[in-house]
Amino acid sequence: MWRIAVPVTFALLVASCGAAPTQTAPTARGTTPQVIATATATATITLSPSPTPAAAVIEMGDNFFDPAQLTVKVGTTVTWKVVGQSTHDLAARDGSFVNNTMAFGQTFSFTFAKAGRYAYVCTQHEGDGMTGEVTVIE
Ligand SMILES: [Cu+2]
Repeated sequence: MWRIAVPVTFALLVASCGAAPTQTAPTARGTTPQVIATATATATITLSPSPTPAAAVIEMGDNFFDPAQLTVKVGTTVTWKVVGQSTHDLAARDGSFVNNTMAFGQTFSFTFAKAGRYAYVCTQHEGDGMTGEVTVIE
């Protein structure tokens, strides 16, 4: 009488990770040989942190920010870009960042290192409603 036990634990995605399955040689015991084969392999896949820093763009039209409300994570670099024909500028209400007048195609970037809410305006067109806010979360 043959009794074959073949417990196999096998993870997919293991083909190239180099973990060699183990296999015990068959042992004969009297008239009841047993063949026990075990293959145990584990694969650990670690995703490395994204090498690309987070970034976002806010367009500066005539006379509005698009998007006017933006939520980003700490460490994100936000770039404002003038897409309108008028000149525009930026000033955070808390003074976190400020830039001079920019013309079409010019940009200004700021990296948000701390969580919080950063309201800002275009000082030339604040009266026309050209205001925005970046919310920075952990
Ligand atoms: Cu403006």
